[in-house]
Amino acid sequence: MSNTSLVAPDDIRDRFSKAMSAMYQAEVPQYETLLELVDEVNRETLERDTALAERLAAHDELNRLGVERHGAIRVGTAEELAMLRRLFAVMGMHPVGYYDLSEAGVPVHSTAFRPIDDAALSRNPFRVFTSLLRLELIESPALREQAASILAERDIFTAGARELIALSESQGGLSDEQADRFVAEALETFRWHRDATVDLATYEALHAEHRLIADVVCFRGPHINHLTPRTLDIDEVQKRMPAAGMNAKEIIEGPPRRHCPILLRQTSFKALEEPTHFKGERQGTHTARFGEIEQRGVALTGKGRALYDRLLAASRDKTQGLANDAHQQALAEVFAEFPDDEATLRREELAFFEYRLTDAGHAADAGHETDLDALIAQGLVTARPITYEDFLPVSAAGIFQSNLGGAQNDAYTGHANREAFEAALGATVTDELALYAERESISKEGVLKTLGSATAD
Ligand code: OOG
Ligand code: NI
Repeated sequence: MSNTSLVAPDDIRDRFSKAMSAMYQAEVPQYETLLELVDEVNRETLERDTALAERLAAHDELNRLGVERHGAIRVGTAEELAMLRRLFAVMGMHPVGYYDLSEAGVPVHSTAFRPIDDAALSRNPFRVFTSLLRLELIESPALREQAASILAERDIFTAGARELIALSESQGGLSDEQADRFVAEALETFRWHRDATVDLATYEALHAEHRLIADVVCFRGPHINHLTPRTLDIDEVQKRMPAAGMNAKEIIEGPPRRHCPILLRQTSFKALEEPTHFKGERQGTHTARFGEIEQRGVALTGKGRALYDRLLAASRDKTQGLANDAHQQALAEVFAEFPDDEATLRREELAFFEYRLTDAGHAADAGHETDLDALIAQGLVTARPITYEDFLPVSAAGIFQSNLGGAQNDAYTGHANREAFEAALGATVTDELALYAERESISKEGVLKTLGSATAD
C-alpha cells in the first residue's frame, strides 16, 4: 500500500477523541451537562474579555475550544500497559512524564500518552492519563495473589484492535477504512461494563484494601473514568456546578487564579454511584466515573517548578480544610511570592517562552545584536508563553482522592519506581521539561539566526 493512502495519526486521534466523547456523554449524562456549563461560561468569558477572544482567534484556538483535552484510565498489568502504548502510538500519542502517586497514598504510577509536537497538539490535543496498579504495594499476600489471578484472566483488547495495531505497525499506518475500524475496536477497551467479573465478597475485600484496587481488578476493562474539557474560567464553572445539579469537588487543584496563569488548574464533579451486577446474581453499586475541567497556563522551567512546589507545600497548612473561596484566598497569599508578569517570568527563567519575529522583525535587515531583550524592546521579536501540556502529581492525587472517597494509605508512600514502570511499558517515558526546553531553544536560535547573521556575507 502506498503511503499516500494512509490516514495521518493526528486524524485518527481526532476521530477517536470524538467517538470517546460521544460514548461518554451517552454513558454519563451528567458529563453532557458539564459540557453545556463549560460552553456557557466560555461564551460569556469571550464576550466579556475581548482581548482573550482576539488572542485565541489569532492562535487559531477558538474552533478547538470544545474539544476535550484529556481522559484517564487505570490498568492492572504490565501487558495491558504495553499494549496500550502500541494502541496509542497508532494515534500519535506517546508516553510523556512519570508520575508517582504512591507519594499521595494511591497505589499507582502513571504517564500521559499525548501528542508531542506543536502541529499535532494544535490539530487535536487529546491525551490520556494512564495509571498502572501496583499490586506489589498490597500488603496481604493472599489478596495480592487473588487480584493478580483475576487480572490474568481478562483480555481488555478486542481481537480486531490487536490485528489493526499490528497492521498499523507493519504498514506504517492505517487506511481510511482501517482507521474507522480501529477507532470502533479501540473504543471497546474504554467502555463501561456494568457486570463485574467477580462476586460481591471479592469486590468488597479488594475495596476494603483500596477502592482503586476494586475499580481496576473487578471489571472486564479499564473504563474511561473521566473526560476533561477546557474552561476559560474555572472559578466560575466551580461556582455554578451545584446549581446545575453537580456535586463539585471541594477545591480547585493547582495554582491560584493569577494574571499570568501557570501550569494547570483542575476541578471535577464527584464520581457517581452506578448500579453494578456481581457474580452470583447480586446487585450493588460502584463509584468510578466523573467529569473534570481544566484551565492551562504557561509551562514552568525546573527553577519555576521548584518555586511552585515549595509554595504549594508551604500553603498546605494554611489551606487545610478550607472551603474553596477561603482556600483560594489563602493560596493566593502564599503565591504572592511567584512573579505574575510575563517579562519577569521570562527574565528570571521561571517559565518557557517561544520566540517569534514580529512583522517588523521579518522586514528588518539582518546584522542585529543577539541580545533577545534588546530585540524584544525594539519590537522585532515577541515572546509567547508555551502552554503546559502535562499533569501535576499533587493535583492528580487530589482528583483521585476526591473520587475515591478520600481513601489514602500512607503505607504506599515513598515508592517511586520509574524503572519498573518503564519496564512494564516496554519503553522509556519522555521527559516533559526537555520537550519545553527544546521548543524554546529552537525558537530562540531561529530568530537570532534570521536577525543576526545574514549580512555576514
Ligand atoms: C486519574 C487522576 C489524575 C488528572 O487530571 O490529574 C487526572 C484517575 O483518577 O485515574 O486525571
Ligand atoms: Ni484528569
